[in-house]
Amino acid sequence: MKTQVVIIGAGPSGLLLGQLLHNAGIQTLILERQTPDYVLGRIRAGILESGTVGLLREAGVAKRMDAEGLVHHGVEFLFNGKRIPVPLSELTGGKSVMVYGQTEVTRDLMEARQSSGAPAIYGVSDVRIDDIKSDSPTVTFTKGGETCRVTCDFVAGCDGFHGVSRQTIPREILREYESVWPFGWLGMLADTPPVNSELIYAHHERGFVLCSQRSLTRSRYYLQVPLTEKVEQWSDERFWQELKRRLPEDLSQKLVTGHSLEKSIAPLRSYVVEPMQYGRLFLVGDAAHIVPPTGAKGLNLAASDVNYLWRILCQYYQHGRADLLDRYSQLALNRVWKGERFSWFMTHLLHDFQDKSEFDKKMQEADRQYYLGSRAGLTTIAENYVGLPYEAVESL
Ligand code: FAS
Ligand code: PHB
Repeated sequence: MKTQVVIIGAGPSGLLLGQLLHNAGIQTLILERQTPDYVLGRIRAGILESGTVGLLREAGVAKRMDAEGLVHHGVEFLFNGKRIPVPLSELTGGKSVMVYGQTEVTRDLMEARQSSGAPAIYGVSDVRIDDIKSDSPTVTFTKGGETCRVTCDFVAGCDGFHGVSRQTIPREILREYESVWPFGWLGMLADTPPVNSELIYAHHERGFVLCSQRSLTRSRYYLQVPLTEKVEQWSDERFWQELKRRLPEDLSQKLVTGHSLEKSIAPLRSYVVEPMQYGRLFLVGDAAHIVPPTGAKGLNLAASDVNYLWRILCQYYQHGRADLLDRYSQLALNRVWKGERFSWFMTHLLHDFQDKSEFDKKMQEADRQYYLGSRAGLTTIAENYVGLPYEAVESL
């Protein structure tokens, strides 16, 4: 079997890259180890940056998002009982974010892939990538007991943090940067109307709270919990009680509770690997970087990488720009590190750190007072939250 680009992983990165390349007439094959239902069953991101929204529209998969997604022009912060509005659009010259779950983005991309007729093989195993330093790498995999071998021009490792792609690069080539956070997020999805029209990011002495949503009838809440907590210890009742304790009276009284559709605890990690390419293998999305979800950047940084790789491969195939191939890693990392910084900043600003010294707690409080009490501070939060601009590739 031969193709131009083998994409490993059918999460948002792999599917979006596949759609954009297919639309550009570039041959692709997507390999996914799970089933479509399993991929769709993972409840993850909910906020799309303006750049991601633009990319989905460019890929021709935004019809349902534009019909059902919620455009948000602002977000709220809450600390010391004070609610601080951040008027995103006013502070960023009209930019906004879209509330539309990653599950729905993935569903739209899966349907588009299916209608395009371009191949996506689910339920593969033993994926191996060889000859990535040559100009015709090979990918072998097992499907239905048969071993298959594909030669290609490029491999896009869109296979997430635990995938095979990053492991294929010799360890001595890689530089890893990591910070593990001393707490997790207990998340709940419920078919209850959101407690507030906009998202609320709240610091509370009992721990961070995020009030998010998927639609006008479906809410998503997160509570900071110690890493020792197990989701089995958290009944719906206990979750709602704790959420009410961390919200001010006016919000806790408005809160509509109900049965959880999903409940899980996610550990928080900041991670980046450099470089994000080696020979003809490119790392994309969670295969190369992880952020704590406080800045709503995980899915959006994956889309950012896809933006750069798609444009670079189009320039290569359509205009012979082989020189751009080596620019991918730095272009992607320039924006990844800014996303890592914002996610680190938001996590530091809003979470409760047991082991912080009293001085450091004062510094954290001063940060909240400054960033949430000045137009300059609110503006820096707003421009990072809606998404920093992509660097232009074509003009390089
Ligand atoms: P993904 O991990 O989504 O997809 C990788 C795909 O590759 C998977 O389908 C996997 O099955 C497949 N794969 C792996 N190894 C393979 C192999 N050897 N062969 C074939 N296929 C293979 N981001 C936010 O912005 N906001 C959030 O609130 C948020 N919450 C999150 C909660 C959790 C629990 C997790 C884990 C992540 C969360 N994220 C959040 C980040 C998340 O949304 C990722 O950024 C996003 O899924 C990245 O997409 P991909 O890079 O496609 O990786
Ligand atoms: C979500 O709705 O899942 C969500 C929203 C914003 C975040 C993190 C998660 O920062």
